[in-house]
Amino acid sequence: MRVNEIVLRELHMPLAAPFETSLERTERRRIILVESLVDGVSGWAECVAGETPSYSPETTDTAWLILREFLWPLLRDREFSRAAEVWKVLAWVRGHNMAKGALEASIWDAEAKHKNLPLWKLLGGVRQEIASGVSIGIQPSLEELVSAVQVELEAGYQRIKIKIKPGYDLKPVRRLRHEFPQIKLMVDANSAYRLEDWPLLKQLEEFYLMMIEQPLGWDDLYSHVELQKRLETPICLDECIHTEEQARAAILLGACRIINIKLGRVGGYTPARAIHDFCQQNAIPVWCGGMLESGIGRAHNIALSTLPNFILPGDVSASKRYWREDIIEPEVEVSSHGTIRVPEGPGIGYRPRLDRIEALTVRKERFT
Ligand code: OSB
Ligand code: MG
Repeated sequence: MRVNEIVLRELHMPLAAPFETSLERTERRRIILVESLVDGVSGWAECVAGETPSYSPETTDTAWLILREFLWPLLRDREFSRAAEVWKVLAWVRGHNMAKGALEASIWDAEAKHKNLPLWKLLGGVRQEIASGVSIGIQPSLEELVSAVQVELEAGYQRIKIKIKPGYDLKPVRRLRHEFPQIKLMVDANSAYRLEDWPLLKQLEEFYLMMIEQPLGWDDLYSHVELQKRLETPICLDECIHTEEQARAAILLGACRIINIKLGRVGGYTPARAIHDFCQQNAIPVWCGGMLESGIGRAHNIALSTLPNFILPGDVSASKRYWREDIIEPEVEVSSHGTIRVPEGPGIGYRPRLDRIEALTVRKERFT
């Protein structure tokens, strides 16, 4: 197979509701879609880089630049037999995983479409329904937090994750545990704490959380090792795990007991599957994170979540939680028992709505 052409589009998509973390508040996404023409078949993927470099060093603008100047030239005129061979060519570029991951994933979609197979089957997925949880941003008041959780539980979601930050941690967790003593509850700090804050994090243990996601520095394995020694609650790493090597170090050093895998953060399906396999061999459960994706990125998250060791509910939820109208057909829907049915069609299994994509596009470049 050969990549004949790629088309980059930047879409501006206002979120249905603002999303606030310890890092920032997001009201509108600047999303890059990558469309790769592989032997005449279009494969689609989404670059999950943010508008700012607060979560990871990449942004929408750096990803566009790296795709245009370095990644596309590495693929042009090259022959591949499988999408699984693409990542090692792109690995010449250091870092820039979100840019790489989008390009790689688009070629996987194209390969699956060529073979007339659902992408999840090509990847080695094993389930036709995935378990869905939600990530709830920081709320203006505890009342609003409780009612946001209530809405999601009524919709059927299987676990609730709330964002925390210093000054907004014990109180919201205590309140939610009081209101909902039985639910699967977890928190995500997006690196807002320091190791010295461990006594405060220790106080969260009273509320039997499923896990605490990325409490400390975005690239600081050592401090997570020290924190995990002091906590019974499992630490789940997100930001720290951007390569297979970091996953290995984190697990063997004892920095975490659970890993959140994101396709963009690790640079595509090849490293995502390697991390998945290593975790499975070491009895570390994984789940699929989210990055406020449009339907295209969401469809890839669904395919990834079918791999055998994705045994915890992920942050992959319904299109309507993010967008008044998504850019795929059908939209992603969640059942009343908190699951997403995995599509049977070829590739990602959801059709990109070209009319809507074009209407939201603010920048477009074609490379041949
Ligand atoms: O830390 O998991 C995170 C969104 C943007 C950046 C980082 C994170 C998140 C989320 C939202 O938690 C997950 C989602 O609903 O897509
Ligand atoms: Mg996270």
